[in-house]
Amino acid sequence: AWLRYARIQGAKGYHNKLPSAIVTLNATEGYPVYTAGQELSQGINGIFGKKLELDTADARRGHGQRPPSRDTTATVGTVAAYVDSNPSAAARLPKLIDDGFYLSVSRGNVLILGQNERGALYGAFHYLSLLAQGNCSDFTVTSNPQAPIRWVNQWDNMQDGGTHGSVERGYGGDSIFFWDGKIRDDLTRVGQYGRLLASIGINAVVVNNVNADIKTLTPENMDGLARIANTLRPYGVQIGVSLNFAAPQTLGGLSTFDPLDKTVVDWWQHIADELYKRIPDMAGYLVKANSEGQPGPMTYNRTLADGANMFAHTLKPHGGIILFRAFVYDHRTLNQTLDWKADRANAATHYFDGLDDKFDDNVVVQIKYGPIDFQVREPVSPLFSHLKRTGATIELQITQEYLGQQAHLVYLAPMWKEILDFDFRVDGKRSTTADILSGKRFPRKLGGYAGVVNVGTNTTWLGSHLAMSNLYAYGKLAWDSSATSEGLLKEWIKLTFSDDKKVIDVITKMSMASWPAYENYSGNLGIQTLTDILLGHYGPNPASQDGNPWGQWTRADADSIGMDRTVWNGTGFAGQYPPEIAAMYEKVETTPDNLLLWFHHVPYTQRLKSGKTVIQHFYDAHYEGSATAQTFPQLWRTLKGRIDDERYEHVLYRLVYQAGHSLVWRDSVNMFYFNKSGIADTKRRVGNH
Ligand code: GCW
Repeated sequence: AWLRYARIQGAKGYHNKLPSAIVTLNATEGYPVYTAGQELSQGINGIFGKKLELDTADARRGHGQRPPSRDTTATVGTVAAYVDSNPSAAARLPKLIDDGFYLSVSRGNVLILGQNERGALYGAFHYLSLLAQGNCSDFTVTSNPQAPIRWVNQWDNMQDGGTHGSVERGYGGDSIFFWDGKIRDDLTRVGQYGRLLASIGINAVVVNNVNADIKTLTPENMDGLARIANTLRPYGVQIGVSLNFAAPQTLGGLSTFDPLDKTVVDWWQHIADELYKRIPDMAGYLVKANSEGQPGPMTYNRTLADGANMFAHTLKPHGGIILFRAFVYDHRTLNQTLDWKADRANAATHYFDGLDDKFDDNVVVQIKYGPIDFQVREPVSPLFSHLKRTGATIELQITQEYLGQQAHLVYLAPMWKEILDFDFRVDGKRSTTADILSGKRFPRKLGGYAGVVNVGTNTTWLGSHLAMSNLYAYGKLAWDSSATSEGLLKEWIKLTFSDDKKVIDVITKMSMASWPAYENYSGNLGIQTLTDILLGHYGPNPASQDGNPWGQWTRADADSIGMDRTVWNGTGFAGQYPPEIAAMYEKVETTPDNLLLWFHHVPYTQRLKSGKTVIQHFYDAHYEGSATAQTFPQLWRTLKGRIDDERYEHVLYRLVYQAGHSLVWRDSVNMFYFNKSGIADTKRRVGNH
């Protein structure tokens, strides 16, 4: 991935700008400061071919007391360890928060200090990232994360029918954590994943699927989870565990899993105690309840808050937190396409409304970015604007479930940026999603980011080299959402491939064009991705978008299309936003074209702001999007010889496939709506002429 530490051009010329030795302060093997020392040594050797002496001196010798043979030093440790040996430095150091770091480079003398050990490691990775991009200049930087929760979720199954540890919606091979219902013996790959995650500021990983297997909690598997935690601890990555709400009954043999029943509470307390006995620094839990057939508190007529608080209570003595998912809906009650008011999009806000002051302070509500499900374009979930007292995390998807499953290049940072920059105008004041998550808009201690990543055993991690830009950008945006998507992309290209200008230009061009292209050749104007909703969420199938039990509908008929989500005549969803935004989405005239069919049911002949009709926009967009995808293989071919053959061929294969598949998308979607509406394409490309 991006941690190759590949030798840069003219490496020798940089040697006098680099430190000659590394000093770690209070380093203990198995913890991040120790790792930082190893990483600096490995990185500088890789990038420049300079072998540094690594001194794991304790803090008392400290910075500035170098043996005479060394002229310059890279010192890395926590602020506390540094100040311990240099009390006078305390006043000079900037204010850091948890996980934050201070980094100063001055003529080869480097000081890397973290507020905690993890922060020190982040500082080391930051320094190495600059070096790997050929930047050895003097500078000082103080960096604090915008939010404390920067997690990834893996949807890994412990067992999948037979012996596998598969990954739900994973396209990069089997689970790196599980095999045959147990934790793998060899966790080498887990350590490497931890290293990748730490290098982009991620501080926890939930290792098992939210559709949780009760076997996760057997004593043997809890021992295994502890081995995973031990493997990730050197990188400052904590683990979290997904729970199955019914486990007290199905695993524990109790007669109930009612969250207010004392035997149930005691059972969960015992589980928490057993987990923390083995993993004292466990991050906490992730829970999917009362959704898609999963059990939950509503089974017993209890509220979602009753359910979340039960776990919160058992975690409290151990300092853990619970991420409780807002993805709550009952697909069994949604088989009602004919009911004009039925709308799955309403579910999350509907279920959580009125609970804002009911959650314990270690509960965080985890909300998917859109009200439906990781579509190519959705309005931002209104629930973010309803939780003023309860912390929230946004759930983003790095794995491209609806977005081409890594067989299509779709760089997602531009989409995430739009979501994070969206202004809800709560109480008439600027209230961006990012400011809500960070606790800047409403004062809250906890909040942040959760990304569904789903790496697997494939050597590319995600199944495609180019898809890794999404993981890189996710971590960086979780740390600082003001970073630009193009800037992050360029950084990633330099670290992953090369600083050859041509390579940077080509990959940037393709990647930045990729989300708009995918939106154009899949589902545009806010109609959803138009993928096959029943079979794996891959490839075009507009016909599957109505009459399905999943509540992902388009209500397309011979004359008109779109979900009427207005208050005056539709499902009322628009009314879940604060007044200014609700008013904007309520009317066709003020709804942006790219969400028109999300909020309104209109004739195919409806004029857009662009002047085109809806149906002509469909035809044109599908031609434009697939035409863009046709350029990708051509562009990539110009890089032959500038990228190693293995990665060149791997990527080319996928881009050629994408170019072809985009035509399949174009023609299926266009023909489908042509057949439905009978309206000719003014450019005479669609249908028989
Ligand atoms: O997007 C849907 C997926 C399911 C997933 C579910 C969820 C883990 O298709 O595979 O289940 O959402 O997020 O819970």
